[in-house]
Amino acid sequence: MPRIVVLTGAGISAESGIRTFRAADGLWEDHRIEDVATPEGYAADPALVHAFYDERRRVAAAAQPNAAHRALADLEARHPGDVVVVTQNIDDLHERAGSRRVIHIHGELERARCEACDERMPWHGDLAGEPACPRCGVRALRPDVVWFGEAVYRLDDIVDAVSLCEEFWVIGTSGAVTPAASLVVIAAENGARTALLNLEAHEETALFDDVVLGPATATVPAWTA
Ligand code: BV8
Repeated sequence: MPRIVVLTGAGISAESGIRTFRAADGLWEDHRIEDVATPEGYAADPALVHAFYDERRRVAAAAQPNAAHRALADLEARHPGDVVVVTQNIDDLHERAGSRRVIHIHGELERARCEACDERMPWHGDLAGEPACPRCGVRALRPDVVWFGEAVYRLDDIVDAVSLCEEFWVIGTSGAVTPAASLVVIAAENGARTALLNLEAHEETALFDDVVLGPATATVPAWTA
């Protein structure tokens, strides 16, 4: 089991030009969560949801990993087998920075899921044209992301790792979404040292042993050195 578990959120990708969700210019400012990140919203207006995720896929593909992503990849390279990144982000900047053990608790933009045959697959283009599923041929492909009210991915694996780690670091998240936001409680209950590295304090701050405020591209390289 990895000694260090790192949970990341939208804040680690902010300096790569990918908008966060709940800041003043956040993604949710343009769209109500209920309209674009729920199964009900998708059923009501699939074209709107495809446009929302197709645009985010294009933005993420054009973005580059930043010094915070690279610092985590370097940490893993120095401690093989000792580090796992659990990310709430659906971009692939951790992987493109060189991280090898990454778990996407909320899914991935570069994957699609077929609602007819439940196949999950890599997907690098738009879904708005309702392409046919390569496996079953039905035009029922959706982004392979976890919407509100849907079960998150690999929660058992994540809870196992968090329960056994010595260090649990949380980077660039508002702690607004469960179950990801609850992981720090599990880590602390099992004796891990916990740290929050975030641009600003928030209501979860008091749960952490250490709190380092500032932009991730400054705080993460220093913290992992
Ligand atoms: C589940 C989809 C059960 C992909 C996302 C009441 C009614 C209904 C449901 C609930 C409810 N109360 C609680 C719930 C559960 C719900 C939930 O938590 N709702 C919230 C809104 C209250 N959770 C769920 O529904 C989850 N599923 O519980 O299922 C179940 C179990 C079994 C079987 C069936 C069902 C599913 C949660 C996943 C939802 N999908 N996204 C996508 O579009 O991306 S969540 C969405 O928020 C994103 O994925 C994002 O990752 C996530 C968290 O946001 P953050 O990453 O934290 O981003 P945010 O903008 O909020 O914060 C950024 C932070 O970075 C800030 O603090 C900022 O200061 C900081 N920052 C900014 N710049 C920098 C920086 N830090 C450092 N450096 C910088 N430069």
